[in-house]
Amino acid sequence: MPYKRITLTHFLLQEQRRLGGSGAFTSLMNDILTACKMVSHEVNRGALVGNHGVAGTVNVQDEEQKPLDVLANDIFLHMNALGGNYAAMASEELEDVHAVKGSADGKYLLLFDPLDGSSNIDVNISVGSIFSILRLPEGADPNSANAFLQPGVQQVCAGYALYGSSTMLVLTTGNGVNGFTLDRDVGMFFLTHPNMTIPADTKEFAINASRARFWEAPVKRYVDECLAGKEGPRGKDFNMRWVASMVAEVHRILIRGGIFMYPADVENIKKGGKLRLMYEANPMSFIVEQAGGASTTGRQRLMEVPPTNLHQRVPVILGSKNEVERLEAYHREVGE
Ligand code: P6P
Repeated sequence: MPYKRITLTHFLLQEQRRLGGSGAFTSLMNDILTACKMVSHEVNRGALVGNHGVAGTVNVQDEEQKPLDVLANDIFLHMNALGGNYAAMASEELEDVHAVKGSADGKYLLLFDPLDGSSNIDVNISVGSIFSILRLPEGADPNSANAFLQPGVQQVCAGYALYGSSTMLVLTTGNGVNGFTLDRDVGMFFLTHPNMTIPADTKEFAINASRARFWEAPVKRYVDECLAGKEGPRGKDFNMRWVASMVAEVHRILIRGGIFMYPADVENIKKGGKLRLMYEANPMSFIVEQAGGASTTGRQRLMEVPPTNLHQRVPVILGSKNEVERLEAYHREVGE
């Protein structure tokens, strides 16, 4: 019965009662889900309101901004400041920490990529928002980036919104992963995917194969074995997917398994990798691990990477546990 479903807000209140929380967490999550609903609305209006094309500005990543990049960032900054729960925020779109006026007693720090995969907007392919919540360390200056430089294992919550054929919000607070679907007519997220779990094995890999000439030996070996199919060492055929939208890739892996790779390669390693540690790789790794998967740089557990700066890049290999562990073993074998 569709009307027997539980809303995200009720789910959070249940979690709060179970954990004996103060309600601050439920309130700050409410700000985030409101921001995601607003971004979903703007994404779905698309070209009708001039949300396509370019904004004519460049962000701290030296990437050309889309109008929706700027709008989504403004929405996240505004809506998440209202609740007074965050001492400060950090965004992929902002060079420095964003101080939150009037939140002197805020206990949390919010990091986000307000619109990930935005190169897909004009071609109407799914995009998403990614968020991560840390505690403000005792005595730390919330307006200093140092307060944010905590390894992924310190996250208290991580999640994403996927603006796809339906808008979904998927989140973890360290007690499994749950997925919620937005009912636009009611304006609420409803629990539709309780206790999401990643199959340990898969026949599907995701990588940008146009970078094959840059790959290191372990990655090349792994992909070649997948491509060799059932006649090869893996004894089974594999399928490949690449959406160029990490949120969509991770969501597919949560639903049916798979391995996502944006590994170090001889070109991107000069910058540390492609994807950002603090507001892409860490939140997605928390979600994947909580769903029974694994996430690594190839050489170490990703959530144990010690951050050195807010916009640090990192190699990312995540998904079905047995596949991620296989690729880690290939790295160990070559001592890289
Ligand atoms: P490429 C989107 O820009 C992003 O940060 C991830 O969402 C996505 O997985 C990756 O970059 C795509 O990179 O090199 O294929 O465009």
